Amino acid sequence: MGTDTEMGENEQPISRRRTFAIISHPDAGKTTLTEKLLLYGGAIQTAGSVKGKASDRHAVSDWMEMEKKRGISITSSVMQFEYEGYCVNILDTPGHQDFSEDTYRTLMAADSAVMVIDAAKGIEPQTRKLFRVCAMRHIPIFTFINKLDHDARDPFDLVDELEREFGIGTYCMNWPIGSGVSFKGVYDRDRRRILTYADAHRGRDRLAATECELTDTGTLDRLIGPEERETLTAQIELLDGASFDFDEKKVAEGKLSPVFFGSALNNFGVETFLESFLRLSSPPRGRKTKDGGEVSPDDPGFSAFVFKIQANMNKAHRDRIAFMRIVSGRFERGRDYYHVQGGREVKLSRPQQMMAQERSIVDVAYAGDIIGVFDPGIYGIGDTVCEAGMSAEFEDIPTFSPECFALVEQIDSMKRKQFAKGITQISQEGAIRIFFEPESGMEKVYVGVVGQLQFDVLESRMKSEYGVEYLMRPLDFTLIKKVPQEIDPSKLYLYEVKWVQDVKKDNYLLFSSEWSLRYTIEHNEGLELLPYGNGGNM
Ligand SMILES: Nc1nc2c(ncn2[C@@H]2O[C@H](COP(=O)(O)OP(=O)(O)OP(=O)(O)O)[C@@H](O)[C@H]2O)c(=O)[nH]1
Ligand SMILES: [Mg+2]
Repeated sequence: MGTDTEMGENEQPISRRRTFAIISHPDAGKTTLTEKLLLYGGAIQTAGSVKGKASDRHAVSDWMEMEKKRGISITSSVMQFEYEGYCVNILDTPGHQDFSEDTYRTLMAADSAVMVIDAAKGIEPQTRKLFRVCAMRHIPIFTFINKLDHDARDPFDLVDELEREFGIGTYCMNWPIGSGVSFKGVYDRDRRRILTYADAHRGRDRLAATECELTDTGTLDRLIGPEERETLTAQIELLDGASFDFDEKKVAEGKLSPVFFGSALNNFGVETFLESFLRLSSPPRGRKTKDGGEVSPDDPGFSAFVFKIQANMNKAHRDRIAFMRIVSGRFERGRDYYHVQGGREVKLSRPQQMMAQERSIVDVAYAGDIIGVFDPGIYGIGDTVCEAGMSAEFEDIPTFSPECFALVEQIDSMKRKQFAKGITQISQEGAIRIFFEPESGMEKVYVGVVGQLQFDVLESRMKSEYGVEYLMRPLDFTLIKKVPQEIDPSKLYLYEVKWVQDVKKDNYLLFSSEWSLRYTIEHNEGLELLPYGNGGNM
């Protein structure tokens, strides 16, 4: 396999592609792992220490001002690199639940998932939720148990927890030898070799593993010491006897998760992980359409769907990018395509591939790839773009219903335009939802978010990206419902309920509690309210 340009048309550009998302509870090490993978791919030269205060280097995938300051990921990033003939698209996602809508959308663009587990903590709440989304889509799930350089829980315990809680099988590709200060390395079960931790380093050179049968006590004693050797041989014996057989089909169906132990920060076990992952994970999959059909990656016509919109990724450009996952065919720069929701032909201008906020223009791209295109404000999340005449319309991406609300008022009338632009753009990204007093302007905006932290992000982005400050008053509403079109809300009996409209002038009601919702329904005979968004809330 080689790069697309080296390859003839009849070689397989699609089957060599791997598109996956890295998911987990906050802080398990997703961004750190992403960076080490990029190092191996040669896509970056040095990894920024994610939370290193001493240096001002930051992880390439955490580019937003607030991400750098707080050392957390707020928005997902997409990066592409070549590795041993594979073309790899990585999606690093935020772990914090307040940003989970972004993570869910990004998962829709991935064909497999890498679940990172902190070895001291095991499965955490957010990992649990994200696992469910993967399980629903039946995508392969690979597990990277991270931070073995710190004291870890018993590996049997960790694996048992995965099987019990997630109802899947696991297959340990390697096995840790100790943890924390006594971490000696890992034993590679398939290739029967030992990778010693003492040789770990932070560069991108390869670690040399030592081929070693478990019966070779001399070599083992030299590598890890007699005590560890005894533990390891006993544990591997137990593992061989008790664990599932390796079965590629089950991996592809998401029923068996290959498990790897390592330390992303110390670049330990990352390379072997990458190699096995690329070999075992699936090439691009098809995607279901609204009419119940499915577009396959091998369909010759180009089709893609928008899963993310992001403004101001690069201060030098100050523009908005719509990220598309290509589902089928081949994208060619300069050709006209059809935007289904907009109902017209579009030029996908300045198509680019991303390296966090670094961009390079792409001339061709294939199913599995993610491209960013300049968005003049026409795309929505979930939209389909395809070859004219193909008439595919992909399934919606689920929207979340906002649960926290605040009233935001501009304070500087000189900056009215920037305020409106900022609030509108950020809402078009789907990071916030905006509503207004019925039949009024943009001076007062009701902002709804899924989690409180999104208010902080809004404030920080409005300031750094649009130069605007505002007054914000939290409101104690927690529920939103849509009013059916045929009902005039001014005729309803509303007690401590707020009536607002969105940009399309659709009517919504905000409630402080389930009780208030029930009260309203009881006091307005025959009133049936609709769920927020496309009802795909999870
Ligand atoms: N000791 C140790 N620390 C690690 C390891 N991997 C990551 N870390 C640290 O764990 C912290 C969190 O790492 P991140 O990579 O930002 O975690 P994340 O999963 O991307 O977090 P969110 O994006 O905020 O959900 C950082 O301080 C890392 O340096 C590891 O293998 N060992
Ligand atoms: Mg992160």
